[in-house]
Amino acid sequence: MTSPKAAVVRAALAAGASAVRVTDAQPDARERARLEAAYARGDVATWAYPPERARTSTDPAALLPGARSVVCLALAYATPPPPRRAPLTGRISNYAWAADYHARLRALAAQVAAEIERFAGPGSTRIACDTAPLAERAFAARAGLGWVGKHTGLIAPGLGSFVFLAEVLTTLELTPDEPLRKSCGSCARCVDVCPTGALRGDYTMDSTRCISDLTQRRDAIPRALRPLLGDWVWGCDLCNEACPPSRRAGPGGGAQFAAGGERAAFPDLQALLRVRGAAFRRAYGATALGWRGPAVLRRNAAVALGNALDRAAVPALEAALSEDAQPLVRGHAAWALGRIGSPRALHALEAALDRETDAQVRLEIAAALEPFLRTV
Ligand code: B12
Repeated sequence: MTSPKAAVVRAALAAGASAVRVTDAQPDARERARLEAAYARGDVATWAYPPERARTSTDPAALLPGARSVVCLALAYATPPPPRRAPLTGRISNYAWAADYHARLRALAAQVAAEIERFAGPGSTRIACDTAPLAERAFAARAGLGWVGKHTGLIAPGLGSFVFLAEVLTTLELTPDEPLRKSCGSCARCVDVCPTGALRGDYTMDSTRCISDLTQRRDAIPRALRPLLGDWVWGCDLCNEACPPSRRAGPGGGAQFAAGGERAAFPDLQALLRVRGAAFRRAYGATALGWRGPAVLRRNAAVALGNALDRAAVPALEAALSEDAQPLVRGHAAWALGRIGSPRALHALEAALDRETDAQVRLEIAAALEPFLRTV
């Protein structure tokens, strides 16, 4: 007779999982200590996690009372980028250029949960994927699905780190798998490639410097970090792309995660600087970047245009500075104009100073003009 574990593993693979492993649901004291230390350092300050999350996200019973096992699922998502032909375009990360992964992962986990419930009955499972307070990488590592790399991502043997994770917690006892005895050794390519120095090299990261985090935060991007964002307008793939096991694995994502054309991966920055309302929902509503709303994308487009250092972008930035309803966007458009620094850009900044009433935007304009005042 097939064991429940064998049936669950078979169901997961049949539903499309790239890999599946199981761990017990004991609280993870070591990971709790790691999270407490990370919170205390302010590593994830952007997300304002309550301190008790360190305990709850390392104790599966906090999500499912009576939990005894955690089924850890990985789904490969890397797909090759479409050709990039147009000038003044930004870059969207591979994880967000296709349809929202949460729906695909939750459907996969639901099939696994249904198989478990054949053995343990209704109410014996709970699905977690990204949004639930569960330390997903730590449980995946404990289950031997892979190891946590210096970029802090889970690296699965043969698949690399371009994998999404999901878990099915269950009250059913399933035979646990063993963790892998692997680490990154002396490799530090991810650490070296990160433009903002977010990765410390000791398997921890200051997320407040991570480009992915900077593109997702709701407020102003610290001025000193803006030039380091380059052309990224949502997420970042640099550390995963540099990771040797991910390079060896190649694109394993398949059609479900393929970019919907050049514009999905490399959006026109001047169009993005204007995106709002229905146009935003049409282009991004069904992707993993839809949840943050259009103003953050317009802000990111302004930063990427500033980094492109192309005078052709000045009229679009000038319009954003005078017309955008969001001070956040006007402020970053001012920064971009100062970075380009052409006579027309400076004129636009001076004109804006005469009419701008928002204190933060005025500060941005003043900071953008300052280097030019000094040299006069
Ligand atoms: C907040 C968050 C972010 C934040 C902060 C990320 C971070 N590294 O802390 C930001 C916005 C920056 C982010 C970015 C990305 N994210 Co994110 N994110 C999350 C989220 C919601 C919570 C993570 C969290 O609590 N972080 C706090 C830190 C302190 O904890 P941690 O990341 O779990 O890392 C600890 C463990 O790895 C632990 N650890 C476990 N075992 C071991 C073993 C050893 C030996 C050591 C030393 C450490 C260790 O130590 C770390 C430090 O304490 C998770 C989903 C979830 N519920 O877990 C997704 C998640 C981690 N993100 C994911 C993805 C895909 C990404 C991006 C690749 C997206 C992109 N392309 O832009 C980047 C990768 C950036 C990076 N290098 O980590 C995936 C990761 C898949 C994977 N293969 O690991 C997750 C799991 C979502 C999912 N369900 O698939 N993310």
